[in-house]
Amino acid sequence: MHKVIYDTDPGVDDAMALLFLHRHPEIDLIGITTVFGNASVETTTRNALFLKREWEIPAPVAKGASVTIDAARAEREWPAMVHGDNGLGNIEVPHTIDLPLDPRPAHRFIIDTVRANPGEVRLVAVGRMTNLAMALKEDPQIAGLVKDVVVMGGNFYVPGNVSPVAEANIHGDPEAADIVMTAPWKVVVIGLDVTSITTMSRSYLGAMAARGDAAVKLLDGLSQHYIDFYSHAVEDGMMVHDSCAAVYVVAPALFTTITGAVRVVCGGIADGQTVIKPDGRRFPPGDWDGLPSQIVATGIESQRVIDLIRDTMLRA
Ligand SMILES: [Ca+2]
Repeated sequence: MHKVIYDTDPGVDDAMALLFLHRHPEIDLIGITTVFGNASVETTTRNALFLKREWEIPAPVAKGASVTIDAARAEREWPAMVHGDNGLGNIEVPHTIDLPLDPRPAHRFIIDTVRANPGEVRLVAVGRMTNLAMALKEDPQIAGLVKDVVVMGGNFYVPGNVSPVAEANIHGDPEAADIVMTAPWKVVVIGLDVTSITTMSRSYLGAMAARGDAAVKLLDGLSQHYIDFYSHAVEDGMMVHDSCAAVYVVAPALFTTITGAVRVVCGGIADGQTVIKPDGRRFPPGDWDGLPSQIVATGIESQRVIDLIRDTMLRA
């Protein structure tokens, strides 16, 4: 069993990945931590509690960061045109959910849970990396106690999605992402190189919902606004970004990867760009030297990933 803490900003594609993690028989979802990104942290936390209640997910929810790790960074607007004003595609969601939050802030929850399960926890982080960076700052030794960190974020040999060179999760807190990528733990980076070519059509999702239970029908409903948004880039479907990271946990063979030190550009016109120095390539001394070699996905068997998502959703 893979013990997973899911760090998330639900978020429509976050919701799909959450249901995948909850339903996959080889995954033990032991915690959900929230972060700002697709909406404010108040909204993403409310959404996590809403999905926990609707989908009867036992894992505790801990509320996380509301601002970037470098507080001097200016706030940006929430991407309401992508995820809706409420972060869940403008479906009806109660203002408050009558479920308790874990009393600890997300980064403290991560530290405590990692220390209670040394060598076992897989962090699946699909929002801004702020909570992970805060956990590392408060307790750097956890880097040696985590099994691995699988992140959805970045782009290496394809364009970005919030600037020509940057992807949203990284661009939303570049300093935090650079801390996470350069820490002495194993990071697997699932970026736009693979997530932007892994799409689920509206009809495929609809057919899944028709066969599935109420949970899958809710997922179908909350995804419609997001699919409408993606109509400029995808033929009546959606990029399933965050689910690709969740799938990697159980099916890494569906991905091709390269290794090397990864840095994140902080500031300037390339703010939030992720750059790998591939292992074996020689350069003059530079800012990638002496850093841990991380794993970067450059290829994916998209249809098999999509089918695995469907098959897992229909296991209920
Ligand atoms: Ca997300």
